Amino acid sequence: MRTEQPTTIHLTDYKQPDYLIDETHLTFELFEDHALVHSRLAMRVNADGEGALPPLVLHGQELMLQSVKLDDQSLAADAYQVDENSLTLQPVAREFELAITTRIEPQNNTALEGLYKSGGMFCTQCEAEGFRKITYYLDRPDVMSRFTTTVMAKRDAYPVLLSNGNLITSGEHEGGRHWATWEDPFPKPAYLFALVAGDLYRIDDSFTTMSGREVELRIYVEPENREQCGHAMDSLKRSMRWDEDVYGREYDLDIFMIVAVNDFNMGAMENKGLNIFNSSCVLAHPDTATDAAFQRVEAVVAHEYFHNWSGNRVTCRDWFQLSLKEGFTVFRDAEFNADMNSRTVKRIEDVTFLRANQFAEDAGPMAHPVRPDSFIEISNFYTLTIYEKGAEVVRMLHTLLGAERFRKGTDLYFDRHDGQAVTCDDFIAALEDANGVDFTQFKRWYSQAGTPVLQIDSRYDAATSTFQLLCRQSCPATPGQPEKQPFVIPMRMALLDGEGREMPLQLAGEDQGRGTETVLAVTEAEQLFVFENVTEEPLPSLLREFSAPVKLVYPYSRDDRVFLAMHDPDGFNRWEAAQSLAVDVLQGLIQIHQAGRPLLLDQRLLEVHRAVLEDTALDAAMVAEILRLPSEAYLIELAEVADVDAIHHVREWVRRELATGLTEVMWTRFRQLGDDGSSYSADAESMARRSLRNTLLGYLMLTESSESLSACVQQFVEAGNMTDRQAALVALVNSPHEQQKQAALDEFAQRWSDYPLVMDQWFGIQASSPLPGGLERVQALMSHAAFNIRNPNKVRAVIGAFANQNLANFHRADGEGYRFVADQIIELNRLNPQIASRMLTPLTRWRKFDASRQALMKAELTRILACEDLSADVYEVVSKSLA
Ligand code: 0A1
Ligand code: ZN
Repeated sequence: MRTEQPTTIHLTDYKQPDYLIDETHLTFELFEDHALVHSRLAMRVNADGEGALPPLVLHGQELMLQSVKLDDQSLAADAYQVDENSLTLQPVAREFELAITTRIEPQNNTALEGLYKSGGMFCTQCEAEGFRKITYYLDRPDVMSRFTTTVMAKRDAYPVLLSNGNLITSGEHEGGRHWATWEDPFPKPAYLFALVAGDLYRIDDSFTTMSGREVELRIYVEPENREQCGHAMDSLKRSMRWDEDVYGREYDLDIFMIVAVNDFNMGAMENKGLNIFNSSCVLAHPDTATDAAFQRVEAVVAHEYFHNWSGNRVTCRDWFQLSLKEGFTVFRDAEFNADMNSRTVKRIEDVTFLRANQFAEDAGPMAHPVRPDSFIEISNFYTLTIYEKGAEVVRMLHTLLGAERFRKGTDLYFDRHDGQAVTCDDFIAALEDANGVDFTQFKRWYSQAGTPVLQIDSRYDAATSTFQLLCRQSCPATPGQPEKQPFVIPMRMALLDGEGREMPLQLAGEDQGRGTETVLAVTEAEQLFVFENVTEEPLPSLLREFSAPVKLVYPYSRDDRVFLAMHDPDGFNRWEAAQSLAVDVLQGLIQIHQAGRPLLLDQRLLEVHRAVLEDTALDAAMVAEILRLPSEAYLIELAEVADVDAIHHVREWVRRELATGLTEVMWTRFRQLGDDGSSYSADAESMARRSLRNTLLGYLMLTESSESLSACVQQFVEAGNMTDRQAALVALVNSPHEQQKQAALDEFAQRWSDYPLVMDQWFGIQASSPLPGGLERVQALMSHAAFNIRNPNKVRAVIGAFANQNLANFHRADGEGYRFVADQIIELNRLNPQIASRMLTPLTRWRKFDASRQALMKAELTRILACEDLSADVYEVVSKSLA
């Protein structure tokens, strides 16, 4: 148990910094068993006039202070105070230079925050509050400073020495050491600082910006990965062009660098001019990476690049504003992806993810607004709400304004706030001022947590040819927020006639018609929209493109859903109709199963799938999305009390029924799609084809025919790319064919043992296999030579996959799955608190399950809470989830 309670930080306590740092000069002396960090800070008080000077309180953690000098005078030990989190001293002049030397031990830094070693290289991760583990500093985003950084190390082990900005000078020291000095002309907060020292291979390219400037592009990787950088480089160049075309944003330094590291807590980090990436988000080669990995690389490269403007040039005033940069940047990378690939498919993927995961967060004990009011540990707030819901909020602004006016708003935002640290209110104010609109009510999306429910009912009156939509909105209570005010909900919609054609929209009280598709702004708790001149009873197509992150409730019959799935001219809503039909069918069957009655499949679901499969004009990726049934996680989220066993059983049963009922058409389509042979392309169309073909392979394997087994084995053996090979391995691992399964797993492990990212896939596939005995399999994986609990990618591939994707095994009735995960969290709490805290999420969802599972999950949380030396990260999540 922690002896002292960690402090809660509140947005309402925000105060401007007492001091500012105009210049930051850093010198790093890197050695094998320690590093010395010398800082020289040009500082001044942040107030006019002659008043008494406040004490200077610098942040610092886990530092060994070696010396402090104020204006070149060494301070005696009684001239300053040091505690666990700070260094305090009393300046005597309004402007002064502070020089500090600290000693740190990067080689023992397992939390991967601050300066640490990953394999043979030194690297940093400073967001959000890692810089204070490097030196004493004003480690807050509203203190922006110009950095000059010198890195010194042994030349043979660390030939490459990097930091932010431009290389100014470099040279040799005696004894085989060398140094390099980098200067970043743009003032930045400490969280954007970066340093790398290692033996790295460099891939070079260049980009000519819209104004004709030449920018050097470099990707640094370990030499054995040199062949795997082409996709990241192409993605970078596409991102740079897109940001110029769509937002008018040009890159601002002469050089842009990406470094890949194997040990990284998150996906990547947007440090100014020197992005540091988890190698899983840079490396991609058809032999070793799946299409999903290719997509991820493109998305993360774009995301980090876009931060150069939405995050770096304009940054956050304080960490409560995190979504200012993250929500906006996720929206930007999603739009980039939509422009590069299929817009509809991208939207389907994002909505699927949001509903299964962010909705669960919004309904759980850690629910918080897009702009939180308080936190204990900011690392816990890099959440789906800040990122994904934050992006939905920006998307709604884009929808309400339209593309052109949104761009006017962002131009004003970047122009007005360039070089500043600002708030979500400043972002909204720029959109308002550029367009003369008032978003006061809209801003509730930033302050109110929870997923709103939008309940819509309709009435058609043939006598007056009117169609009424009655919209009611509500939002469930969330921690600290019992009551909610109505949101502004943009609801994109159309009315369809009996042939599925869009009908003209004329709202009562308006002179102008609204074409055949419109966005209604639902702003009241209850609001009526009346359409006139509606010549026949329409079927509404509602919330198109998922125009707001809400739960839509409309009394569609199954026949309505079938009709929409076949005829809605809007691709997204076709998928949505098929998906909601599947949800309805599954939920019905779950009840029947719970009542102990025999299951019978509603043939309408099968017929929709058949029709979609036979429609060769439909984008193959769309077909794959429709065939993929709603996930177990989503069905759990939708349930009042989730019966995991029933959900798993029924979903698998429906998959089998579909496979049996559609075997022939599935084979036909499977064969038509053909394989890639030895040619591979990462374009959208080829990916779509592989996606559908592999989805079909998964279904066909459920028929347990010798034909499907041999097709699967053949694909595993002959595949010319990792996407197809991995899909075959997944199907084998989840099949009852023990011999083929084991042979494939062994062969795969042997062949790829030198490729950590491929081994992550191997771990992940097994850890998420729902077949009985999952816990024992996962325990065995933990003792495999390639597993390492200090590597976050391995933890995610084994423990994360088990707890998040293997619901049947994680939730086994005796609670052993919970106990296993809790044991790992206790171990990780010592090593890497951020990762420990992430692994907690599935246990915090205990309220969703039956009484017996609730008790078992709570017992594990209580056991964790009782541990000594609990990190603030784990303490916050455990204590809030038990409250
Ligand atoms: N800003 C990065 C995410 C990031 C956040 C925290 C980190 O360490 C605790 C690392 C990266 C992004 O949005 O990509
Ligand atoms: Zn980001």
